[in-house]
Amino acid sequence: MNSTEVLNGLKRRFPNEPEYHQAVSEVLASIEDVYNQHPEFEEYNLIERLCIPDRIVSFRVTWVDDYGRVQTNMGYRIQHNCAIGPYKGGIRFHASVNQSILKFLAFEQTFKNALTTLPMGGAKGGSDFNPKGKSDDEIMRFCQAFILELWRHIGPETDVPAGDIGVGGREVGFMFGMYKKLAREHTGTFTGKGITFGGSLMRPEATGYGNVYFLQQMLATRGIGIEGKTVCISGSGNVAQYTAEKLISLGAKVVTMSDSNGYIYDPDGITRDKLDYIMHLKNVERGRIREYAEKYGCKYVEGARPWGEKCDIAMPSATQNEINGEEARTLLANGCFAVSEGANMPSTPEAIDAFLNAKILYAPGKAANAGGVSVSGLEMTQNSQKLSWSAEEVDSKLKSIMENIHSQCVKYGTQPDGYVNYVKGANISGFMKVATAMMEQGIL
Ligand code: NDP
Ligand code: 2IT
Repeated sequence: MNSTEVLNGLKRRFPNEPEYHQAVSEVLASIEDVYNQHPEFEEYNLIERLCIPDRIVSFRVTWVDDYGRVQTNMGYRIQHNCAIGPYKGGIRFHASVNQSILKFLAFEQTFKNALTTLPMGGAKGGSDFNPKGKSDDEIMRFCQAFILELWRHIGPETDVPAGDIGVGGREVGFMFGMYKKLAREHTGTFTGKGITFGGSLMRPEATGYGNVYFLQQMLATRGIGIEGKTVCISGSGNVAQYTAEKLISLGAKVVTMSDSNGYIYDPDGITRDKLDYIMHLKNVERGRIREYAEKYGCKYVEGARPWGEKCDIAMPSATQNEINGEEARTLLANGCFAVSEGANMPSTPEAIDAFLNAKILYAPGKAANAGGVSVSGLEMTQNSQKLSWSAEEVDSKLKSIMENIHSQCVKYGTQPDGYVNYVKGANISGFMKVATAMMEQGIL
């Protein structure tokens, strides 16, 4: 396999999908050597079968807004790969959603899920519906209309959706309710459900906490602790909030958070009380991060990302391609020595090269943010058993899964000079598991 040729072939067949090409390109470059040590992979054309999704479902979603106007959006589900378990991955509601973005997310999810050690295949779905400014009733009607189409393609042993950008507990509740009505069964077809109807304790916290556990593992390889470290976080949604919560409890100083309008810089650090304010602002009032700066009298920068502020550690937790090459170089010049990705593909290829060339601790999202889907996997287990575990039990399982993912990255990513390339480690480890499962199940 020649990774450039494979990529060029995919670009010809699937033009105008830059995010998908970007995600595939990174994985192909990482696994090329390992792949070529297995002639049987090439004989079975494993690479194309792994890069091209099993299927894509796309549909129109029609709903009525509060003013009685009939609205349409596009809905999608990319079922990428089910070699190691039922399709599994989040649903994203954001105006930017298109097939390319969901294909990149479903592709990455496949490797991420393989890393978790749990039996889950990879998928992603979503809509270009923009939840900003919508009433609860509009959100409910949209979720119901979305599921009216999607329900026939999902199920507890087929495909299990969850949240992502723009989809949290409220939306999962509405979608699950509609699914249950149509399917006439109360099963674990969604994860991230409310605690009263089958949700798992710790699922809201899992991605952020998991990322911090992964960061702790990386820091430990250099004998560094988290206490007293200055951290820049982007985003102020689910992942950012619980990343901040865990960091604060461990004595780190979180100085930035952001949303799509701008970022706040609080040199004194966001305390527990201030974080409570952010959680209420974002989760209940659905306000803007700017209001934090107004309340606490700190700096707010409109239309910018936080990477120009000095920090030891950066934890991008908003969206894809939110750190470019120039921003990566600024972070490095300001002394940043660790980047652990809560978001999916937040660093551009140029930014990743800068981090790897500087040999800092750099964890790609598919390893560092795998805690979310891991606890989703644990939610599926609890649902199958018709049991629910304590928060302590789920948290301790999450911790050991993150440690295991870290060990896999070290095993497959340690370079001759001892530097751990976590990108390579995560990609090779995830790939080998999925590839082996595919080989053993025949040509499908
Ligand atoms: P939320 O919707 O809860 O929060 C997203 C945050 O990112 C908001 O602050 C939002 O700002 C900001 N944001 C979204 N899009 C953009 C954009 N285009 N430019 C700038 N800021 C943006 O989502 P999550 O916290 O769940 O997801 C954040 C990231 O983490 C995503 O990359 C997601 O794929 C990834 N992830 C999520 C997991 C989960 O369990 N939820 C698991 C693993 C990864 P605003 O409020 O203005 O929209
Ligand atoms: O990107 C992700 O891993 C998620 N949005 C969570 C997926 C899940 O099924 O919990």
